[in-house]
Amino acid sequence: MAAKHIPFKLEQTMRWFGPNDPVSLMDIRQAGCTGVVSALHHVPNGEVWTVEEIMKRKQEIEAAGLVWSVVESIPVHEGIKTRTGNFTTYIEHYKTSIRNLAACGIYVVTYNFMPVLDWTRTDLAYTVEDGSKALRFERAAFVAFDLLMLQREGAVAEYSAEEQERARARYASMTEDEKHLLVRNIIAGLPGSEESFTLENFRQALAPYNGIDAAALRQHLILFLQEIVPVAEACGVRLAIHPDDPPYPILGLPRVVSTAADVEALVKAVPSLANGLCFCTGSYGVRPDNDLVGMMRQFGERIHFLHLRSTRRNEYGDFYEDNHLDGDVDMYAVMKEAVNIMWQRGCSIPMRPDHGHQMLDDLQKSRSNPGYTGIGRLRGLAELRGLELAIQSRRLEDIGQ
Ligand code: DNO
Repeated sequence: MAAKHIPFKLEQTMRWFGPNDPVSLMDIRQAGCTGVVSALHHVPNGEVWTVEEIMKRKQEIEAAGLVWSVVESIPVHEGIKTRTGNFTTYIEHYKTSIRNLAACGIYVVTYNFMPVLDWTRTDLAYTVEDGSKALRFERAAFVAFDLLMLQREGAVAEYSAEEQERARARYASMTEDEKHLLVRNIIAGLPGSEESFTLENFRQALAPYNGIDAAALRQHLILFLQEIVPVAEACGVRLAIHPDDPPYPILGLPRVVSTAADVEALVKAVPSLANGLCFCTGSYGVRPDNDLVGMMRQFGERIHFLHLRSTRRNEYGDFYEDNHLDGDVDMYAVMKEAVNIMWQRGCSIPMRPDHGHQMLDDLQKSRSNPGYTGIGRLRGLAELRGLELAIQSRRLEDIGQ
């Protein structure tokens, strides 16, 4: 018997960093993807993405038999987050980029609103039991960075005595090389981050946030949304905000896209469905108080993009990226809800297997983007694809097809 026809299924995609990505478009195609997630990383933050540049990337992707399904990300300039300097110009540029993408037939745009840093890890090559390498956030190392290396003013007051002690012990155990690597991992920019710092210019980058608390940052985000959502809506673009990773304030910086309540505030302020989410189970899933399935039910109509990934946390606030079907995220329940949402909406949703371990031949390669190896993501995608097929098939059976 032939495979059943499934009317609405996840669009399988992988992130591609462009021509310098060691993972090729053909690799992505052979992994079974039909779509690509990409960005014009070479365009400086705050500048317009021109139709010409967009079309160049689009044609490159299409020449490999794939489609450019999702933009991840158009970075939001720091000036917009702090509402300082030329921020009105940057907002106008952002609108133009959205319109240009729509003119080129690209309709999902991911972005985030994390101050200064995008996603943050302390260890990019944490060896798990099977010998593969994962990304990890180790709280004691992170606190050691903040207190003892960055020496941020006011940091001491933000950590318990026990945390400070653990951080000091951790710092004492590090070699000079390990200290340098830790600084690099935290502030030199992970794949896809658009910013990169040294300790000195990182301190300077934090300064504009003096006096910007969570309420102010949320207000800045809402003011930004009030400008860009109508533009997106008018040209058929769906915006997808990526959550904070990790989903809580770090380094004294506020973060306002970490919980259901945070999302609710954005939706309430700007109800248009163009004001949507990139639902990243790995980021939201780090908090035990985030009910992922509940959030998917609540915001299902505005989930325009899915990042599927799982983390495993411990009692010290550390977490690492586990296999896609292991860890703290109940991927079966998440996938079931994703299928429900697609059937309810009568459309497909793009998803990517978010990150993957460095494993097999990728362990020997001289160059790879942490979290974005070909084989680790292929494993994740293959598992997720099977999980979806089982859930979809069961659903068809239940309705007698
Ligand atoms: C990390 C990614 C993030 C994400 C941005 C979205 O792997 O999930 O860099 O792309 O935060 O703007």
